[in-house]
Amino acid sequence: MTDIMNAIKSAAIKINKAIKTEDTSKAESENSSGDVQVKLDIISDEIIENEFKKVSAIKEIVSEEKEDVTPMHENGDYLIAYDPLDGSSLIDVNLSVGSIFGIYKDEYSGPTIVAAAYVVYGPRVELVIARDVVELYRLDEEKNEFIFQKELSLGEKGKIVGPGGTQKEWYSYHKEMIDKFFADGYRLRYSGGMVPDLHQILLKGGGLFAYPGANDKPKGKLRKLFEVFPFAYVYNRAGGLAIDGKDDLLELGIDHIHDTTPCFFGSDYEIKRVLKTYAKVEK
Ligand code: P6P
Repeated sequence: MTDIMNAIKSAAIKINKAIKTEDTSKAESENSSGDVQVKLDIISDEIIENEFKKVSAIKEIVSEEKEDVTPMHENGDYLIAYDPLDGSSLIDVNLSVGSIFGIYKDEYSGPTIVAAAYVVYGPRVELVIARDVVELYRLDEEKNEFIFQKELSLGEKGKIVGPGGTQKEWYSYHKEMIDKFFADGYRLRYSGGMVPDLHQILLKGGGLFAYPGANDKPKGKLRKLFEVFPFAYVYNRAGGLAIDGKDDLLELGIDHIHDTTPCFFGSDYEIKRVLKTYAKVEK
């Protein structure tokens, strides 16, 4: 596992440089989820794959930017699903973006994720690694190495909400729930980048991030393997909760590699309010 995390660190240093120097225009292609790719998506994917190729512990990888899995080392123990540059369309407006990694054993599913990591490419480049505990590292760009800062954990309750999706497409009960949080004094914190938005709630010690099912996207938008399960693992290990409205996200399986799911991540108090609202709703 240490070799995997070192490969992620090496890739993050290279991707950080690419973000600052490479062409941020759109590629001619779409990924498997139909998202228009930017050239940096493809460059970041190649950087990560080249780093993972060197790690014998990795049996197979699958990228959000590719349709199928890529075999690595026959005797490897781990399967890795990753989103090489989540929110890449935000680079053009100079907002933070990130890379997300789920490390799985035997199969790709919620119950078989055994570690997670993500990188935030922002004013400072930060890496979060979740195994038994959740650790925060920061890139020292002079030394070109990640320095451990502290362990991260979520408190009982927060003060911020990140309400994803298109509001006019929300189901009425979801809109009422979100409006009630704001009526209770919660502050809106949403950039459209899953990685910085969830990183903020984690660093602030609590709150709620919601990307629900809605009229336009009944199964939500965020991908189980590459985005949702890794952050669910991080939030659970940090003492928070992560659900699809009713069930623990890490209990879910997949029918297809690029499956999506409604998802809610946060501290105990806020997730319990989501459960109360969604308890009345047919799944
Ligand atoms: P919306 C970025 O495209 C992304 O996949 C996530 O990083 C982010 O949380 C979500 O989509 C934003 O989607 O529909 O709110 O713009």
